[in-house]
Amino acid sequence: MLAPDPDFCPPDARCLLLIGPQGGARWWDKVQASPEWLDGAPDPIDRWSKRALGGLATRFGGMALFPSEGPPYPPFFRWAQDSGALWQSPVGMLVHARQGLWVSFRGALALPFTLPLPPAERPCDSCDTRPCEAACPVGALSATAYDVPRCHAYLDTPAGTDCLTRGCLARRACPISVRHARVDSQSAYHMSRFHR
Ligand code: B12
Ligand code: SF4
Ligand code: SF4
Repeated sequence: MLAPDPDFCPPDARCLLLIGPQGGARWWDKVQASPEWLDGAPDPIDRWSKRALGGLATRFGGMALFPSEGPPYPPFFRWAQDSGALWQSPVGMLVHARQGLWVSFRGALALPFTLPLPPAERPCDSCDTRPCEAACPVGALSATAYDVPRCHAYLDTPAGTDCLTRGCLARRACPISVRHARVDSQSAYHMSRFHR
């Protein structure tokens, strides 16, 4: 949760709540049983998100915002860092205090009230071995840049099947991520959208 961004939120907004899936199979099973998944039309997860978060926004008198609506994209990366519960990791991606590098967002709710949320601690500060840094086999990730062509080139090789079917090795290597692991089929679906 963070202060509302006046460039994106209505004037009566009091907070911006970032919303993403939990680890485990529960959310993924729910999405796969949804009408958006079963109708076979494109972008089922974005359409599910719009229905689910749009419904919550209406119920609580707020407004829903979505990460894939762009370009220009709403600055979820900056919002995440401003929330105090996420930070940029040594491999560039966002790391969440409890979800690790698996964290991602289905959307955000601009709400006309605030919510009490506990403070979070940056997990990297107490992570002595930093396994995320050595996990990518081709060194595509760093704190300053993501070498997307290098990542795609590796995914085109037979060795890349592991990332394609189970998700990015760096995201999996984080000990916080491990506690919040996703089912492989969820990671495989997202990787298939990224690496078509
Ligand atoms: C464009 C985009 C990408 C692009 C460009 C990334 C780049 N560095 O060039 C591509 C398509 C490559 C990409 C890939 C992925 N992305 Co992306 N991406 C976005 C998006 C839609 C917009 C970012 C943007 O351009 N903002 C505008 C610029 C000006 O702001 P910025 O803060 O400087 O943006 C930078 C960061 O967002 C960063 N970034 C974006 N994605 C990623 C992924 C990685 C691995 C890294 C290191 C950095 C990075 O690159 C941007 C440009 O420098 C955001 C959603 C959003 N609305 O913010 C998601 C987002 C940042 N991505 C996300 C995710 C989950 C991914 C994937 C893991 C998805 C997947 N397939 O599973 C992959 C990475 C593949 C892997 N190794 O596993 C998550 C964040 C996850 C995290 N823990 O950090 C976001 C927030 C989307 C979401 N719905 O949650 N992404
Ligand atoms: S492996 Fe350690 S340093 Fe890397 S993101 Fe996870 S907690 Fe942070
Ligand atoms: S998906 Fe695989 S190749 Fe791409 S950045 Fe992650 S570990 Fe590296």
